[in-house]
Amino acid sequence: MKRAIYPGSFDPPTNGHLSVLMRALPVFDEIVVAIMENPDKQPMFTAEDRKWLLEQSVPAEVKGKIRVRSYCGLVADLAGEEQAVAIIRGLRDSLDTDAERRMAHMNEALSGIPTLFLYATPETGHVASSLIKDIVKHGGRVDAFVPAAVAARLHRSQS
Ligand code: COD
Repeated sequence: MKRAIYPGSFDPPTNGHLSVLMRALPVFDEIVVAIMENPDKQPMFTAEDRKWLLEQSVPAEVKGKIRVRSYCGLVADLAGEEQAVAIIRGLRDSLDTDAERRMAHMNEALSGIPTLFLYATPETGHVASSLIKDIVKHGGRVDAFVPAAVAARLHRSQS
């Protein structure tokens, strides 16, 4: 079984996250989307909510190849626990590249498991969870940038 993990905050999940997940899917038998819990950060959504939102956002025809879970700890430990052959990450710009390169090298040094990078598509390269939260906070609409279930949840929180 060729399994990969796709770790992130997913607070909230966006079309950018989904684009990376869907394009990586043909390469693996299973992808575990891992909602990483950081006790030092105050997320907008609980890990349980983020899991639900991700599960609602994945197209029905590929649900069998995707498992969503939460994890508190190191990505390298999770990758080992899941017996993953790769860690998937997305790249938008040079800011991502510099930080991701360091993280990928450290994760590989810790676990022996390499990171596979996919560039953002032109359609989603500008989408970031932090920008989505900002837009929502100021009363804007985000339907174009997040899956329908996420947009519904965010717009409900505005009323
Ligand atoms: N297009 C393409 N890719 C995207 C887009 C987009 N529009 N938006 C986000 N992505 C990619 C990100 O680049 C990332 O690869 C992934 O999707 C998830 O993004 P986020 O923002 O939800 O998640 P991050 O980057 O905040 O996740 C960081 C972790 C939680 C993975 C990190 O903090 C972590 O690993 N924590 C655990 C401790 C650990 O193991 N540290 C590493 C030691 S080296």
